[in-house]
Amino acid sequence: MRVTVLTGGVGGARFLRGLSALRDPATLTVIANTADDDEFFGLHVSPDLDTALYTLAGRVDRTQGWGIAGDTVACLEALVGLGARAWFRLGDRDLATHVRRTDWLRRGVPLSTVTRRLVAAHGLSLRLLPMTDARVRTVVHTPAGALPFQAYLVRDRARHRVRRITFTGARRARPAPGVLAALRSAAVVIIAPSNPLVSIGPILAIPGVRQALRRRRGPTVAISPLVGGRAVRGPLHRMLRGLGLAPHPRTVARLYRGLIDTFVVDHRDAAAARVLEAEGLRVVVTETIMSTPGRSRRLAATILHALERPALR
Ligand code: FO1
Repeated sequence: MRVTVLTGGVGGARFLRGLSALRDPATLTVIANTADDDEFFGLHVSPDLDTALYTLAGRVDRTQGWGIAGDTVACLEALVGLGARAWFRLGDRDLATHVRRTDWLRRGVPLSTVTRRLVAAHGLSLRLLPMTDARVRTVVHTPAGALPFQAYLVRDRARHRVRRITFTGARRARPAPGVLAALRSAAVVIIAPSNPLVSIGPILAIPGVRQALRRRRGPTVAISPLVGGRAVRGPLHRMLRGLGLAPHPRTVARLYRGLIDTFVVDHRDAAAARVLEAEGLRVVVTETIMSTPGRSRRLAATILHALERPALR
């Protein structure tokens, strides 16, 4: 059974950690957001691809959820000594990934091929696909101006009110090779508990992706990234409020309307189940906080079991 997962950063990677412990990774395809990508010191950084890569390879810094465990910052400190601004923390070993990626990209190798090489170098057998090989960038429009995503999130600590979010380059982009086929042919598609606005939103903005999801025959499941009105990680609840939307699982489900048939909510949000069911969704209520590898595995197992039950057939 082939499973395809749409993911952003840390929350998605934690879910993948659980799923890949249960299933043969060779049957797993991951489509990652690349609209958070940015250039630092001339290097192309792909945070969501790298977070998935490092997590699945067991290299991730488990406390922060991104970067490499035990990494040092000698290079960054040396750059600061040379007058550079270093609000985006790039570890020394992590930098090697960005140097290698940037070198390949400058030689004309597409991001999808670069990613395949990095996955192989980490000894992994899953398919990790960037959503597109094209340059698509999230821009967060705030009273302080239109900000690149990492400047909004990391430099300014998500403190500005969000008026609008746009994805520069999305309309002209094409899905990376294998993306549409992975959506069409998967027995199950799972939308990870990532930010629907800035992690899954850009993937859905690539022409052809929504249509491929809409036309699927098998189940498509989304996991709510909200628990008790707050994002488990990151600024989703604040972003939603800025846009005039309630930080409620129903809001997330509506962002995925027509694309999913099953919605997974945390047991703290069990009261939302009836509203969601009234909107035609099958609802799975379970523990969704993945604070340990065991919890990640249990969440993945619960979802796979729920999909095996006859109700969906
Ligand atoms: N997040 C931070 O909050 N601060 C950082 O300095 C930072 C550096 C960083 C470097 C490499 C990388 O792959 C991720 C990094 N992140 C950092 C995480 C990243 O900003 C976000 O997790 C994602 O973009 C959101 O999906």
